[in-house]
Amino acid sequence: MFVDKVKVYVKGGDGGNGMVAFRREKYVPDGGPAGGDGGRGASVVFEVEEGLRTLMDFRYQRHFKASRGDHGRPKGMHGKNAEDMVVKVPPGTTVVDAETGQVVADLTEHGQRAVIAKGGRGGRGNIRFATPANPAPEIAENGEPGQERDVILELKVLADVGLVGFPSVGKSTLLSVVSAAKPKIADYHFTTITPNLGVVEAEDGRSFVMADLPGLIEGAHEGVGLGHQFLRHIERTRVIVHVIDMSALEGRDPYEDYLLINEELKQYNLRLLERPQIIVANKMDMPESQENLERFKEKLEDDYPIFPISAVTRQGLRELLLTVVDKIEETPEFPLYEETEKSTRVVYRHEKEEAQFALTRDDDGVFVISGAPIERLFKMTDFSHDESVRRFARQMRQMGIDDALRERGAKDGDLVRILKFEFEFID
Ligand SMILES: Nc1nc2c(ncn2[C@@H]2O[C@H](COP(=O)(O)OP(=O)(O)OP(=O)(O)O)[C@@H](O)[C@H]2O)c(=O)[nH]1
Ligand SMILES: [Mg+2]
Repeated sequence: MFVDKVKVYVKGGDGGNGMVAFRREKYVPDGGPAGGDGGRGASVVFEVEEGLRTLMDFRYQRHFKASRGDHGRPKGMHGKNAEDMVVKVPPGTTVVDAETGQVVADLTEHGQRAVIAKGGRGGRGNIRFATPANPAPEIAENGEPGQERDVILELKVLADVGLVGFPSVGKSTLLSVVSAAKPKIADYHFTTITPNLGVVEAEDGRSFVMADLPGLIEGAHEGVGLGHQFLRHIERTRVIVHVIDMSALEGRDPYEDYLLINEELKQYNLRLLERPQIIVANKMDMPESQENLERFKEKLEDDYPIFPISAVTRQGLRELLLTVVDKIEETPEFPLYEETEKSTRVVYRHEKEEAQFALTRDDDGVFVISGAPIERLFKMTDFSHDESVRRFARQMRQMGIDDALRERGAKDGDLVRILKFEFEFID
């Protein structure tokens, strides 16, 4: 089993800020509060798209920031909610919080969705703070910050394509030039002893998983060479890429090789030959190859496409890969045996109870208040209005911050820091 894995950063949009505004009506001396609420920030939502088979797309885009809600407006008008950002993932993607290691979502079915970073709610406008005692408050909230975190996407992949052929025909070399896989390559037989998998991207961005299998020889289906156990791997692939050494340097006849390998596949499992096959004529950079290819084509009776390439000089790869992806897409999966168990997985969600704040003291003597809840409250405070600031002071007192400061020995005038901001402690 091969695991495609990538780490991405997600951030939900911040909520829009609430507004401080007042009604202005002719002949009404003191208009009431009229500042509207901010709109909701967009969430980052992952959605399963069954056409995707790898996490390749995430190698290019690793940051997903959803947009913020609009700010509240006068006349009690709400800011607009932002539209969620939908990111497509392949079926089977597991999303894990990078910091806590917790599974955030297990995305399996087409169309299934999960919120990965929640957008912030809109800040309340001053209408919402009016009370009989304070009918015209100059208080508004800023929008709630959107959730942000690093998540790890994991996808267990099976090969879509298997490379088969005699030893030393260049299977591993081919995989190494079309993917990031680093299989061992050498000019002796059976260099590859276990399958290597790599994620391959065609020129148009579609991607798939390719398996490089150990070389097959006559009698492979009976367990000669390394055959048997690896033929098993081909059973799962949708498309077979049959690699042939056209240089015939080893004194073998390319067409005989071709027939022999297909016979081995058939002996092992008849149904393997029902699978689409693509013939790769490799080592076209060698002197005899062109002539051998012509002869091969004359003899070939099967209706399989042939792609002359050189894995070493990387010629002919583009067309080959595009055809391979097309074939994968038009070929259904081959269920050779009934799938008995569908693994069910329980997702345990566990949001740990967070302390409201932490109080520490910096080297420079400044008291530092940290922790998500207090920082969130801080960000949601509109410091441009004195009344909002006083409300924040009140909230800090209610959270027990003033007491904690006093306990730590804070005196009138000492500096206190939250995030990057400093203010004086007033007792
Ligand atoms: N000239 C030339 N040599 C190649 C080409 N592709 C592979 N080779 C060489 O052929 C030899 C075998 O390559 P591998 O990629 O290890 O072959 P393999 O099919 O994986 O072999 P096994 O793992 O033993 O089954 C190496 O020396 C490669 O450098 C090619 O396009 N042109
Ligand atoms: Mg190899």
